[in-house]
Amino acid sequence: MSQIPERTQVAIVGGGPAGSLLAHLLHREGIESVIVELRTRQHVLERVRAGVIEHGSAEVLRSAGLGKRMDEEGFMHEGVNLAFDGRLIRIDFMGLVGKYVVIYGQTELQKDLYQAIDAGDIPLVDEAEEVELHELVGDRSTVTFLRQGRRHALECDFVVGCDGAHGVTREYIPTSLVQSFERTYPFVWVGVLSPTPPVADELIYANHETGFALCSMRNRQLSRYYVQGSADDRIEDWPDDRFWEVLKSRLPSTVSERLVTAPTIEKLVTPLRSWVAEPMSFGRLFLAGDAAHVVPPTGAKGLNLAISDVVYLAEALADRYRTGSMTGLDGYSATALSRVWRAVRFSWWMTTMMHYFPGIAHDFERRLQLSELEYLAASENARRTMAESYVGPSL
Ligand code: RFL
Ligand code: PHB
Repeated sequence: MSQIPERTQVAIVGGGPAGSLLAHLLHREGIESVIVELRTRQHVLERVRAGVIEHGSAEVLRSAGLGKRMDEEGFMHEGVNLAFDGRLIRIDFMGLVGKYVVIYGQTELQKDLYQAIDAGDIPLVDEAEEVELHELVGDRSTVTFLRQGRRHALECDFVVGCDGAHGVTREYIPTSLVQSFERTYPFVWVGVLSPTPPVADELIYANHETGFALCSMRNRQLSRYYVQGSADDRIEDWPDDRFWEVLKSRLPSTVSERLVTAPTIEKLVTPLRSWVAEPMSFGRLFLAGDAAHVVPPTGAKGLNLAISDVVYLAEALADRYRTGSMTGLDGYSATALSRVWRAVRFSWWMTTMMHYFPGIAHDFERRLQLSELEYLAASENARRTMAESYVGPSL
């Protein structure tokens, strides 16, 4: 970035999916913004994360002019499968609720977002360290940061914190005003990317007495698999041989016998937690995405919540600049949180139904899990309820 701006309308801290999409949506409304990001573009693109785009998120991306590659290269999935007890249940989204999800990697979406940012000449300041926020209550705010040894000040009307689960912006809401809600889960996910064809055409979420497993994909030659590991596991504890053996043991044999394995090309260990901070705003600061809430990946909701937050926020900011009214911005936190809690509940429910919980009255819990899965197998109403939450509410 040649010239770092000193003034903008909206300063966005963090250029992941939430920050980049917000900048693009604001640009389409004629609102200026500057993104201040800690990492390089390369680093952001190398983070392999989400893969499932909800029906409503896909429509938002299309209407924002970001759907072309997603529609060409992504996969429309009209259902997912739950495996338990050697059986498979299909949740037929299309038949039950007339909607689908799109399998399209977060890294691919991030590439599309960078392209849109560049096409719109939206300033993205990367490698910005020591971000600090000033004067959040008053007429104007300032974001300061250090880049290549020089301190910069960016004056703005509003600051949006899109700096993810380990960001700094949320710390600027006085602790006396914040309430946090948290549930940590006593296990991790070990995830790999494998340069092999996916084992099935649709995702398979597997409940097994030894733990959870998930078969997902990125494209016809690239699969994404996860297995549940112990809370203190590290990557070194999961050499490829162990990973494949555990994955196979947790899938129905009709599936595992089709599994093609190869040396993995990426491996990560990720803890699972549900966490929400309320409210999502203070003065001229608004939080969006993982900066304000984290859900376990079981429900595939994190990226979709980042998208819904910034859609609500872009509308509220557009209204403020168009009419001068603060009504939309004043209501942002409550509007976003209502959707966030629906996703928190669904992700908690799927996590609880599908994982092995070490230590706690497991025989009892296990019977409840099996009963819940039997109910889904037997009842179209139960499947419709799950389908409705998985594909997500309209935006
Ligand atoms: P991000 O993507 O973490 O981006 C935050 C950005 O802020 C930058 N940053 C800072 N910048 C300036 N100053 C600072 N002090 C900063 N601190 C941090 C960071 O470098 C980064 O670029 O948050 P955002 O934009 O809110 O997006 C959220 C999503 O990334 C996240 O919710 C999803 O990836 C969650 N997730 C999934 N979500 C889904 O909807 N569907 C899925 O299938 C799905 N699968 C997953 C997932 C997350 C996973 N992991 C690893 C946590 C699977 C996994 C394994
Ligand atoms: C993924 O493809 O990475 C993925 C899919 C579904 C999830 C979580 C992750 O629930």
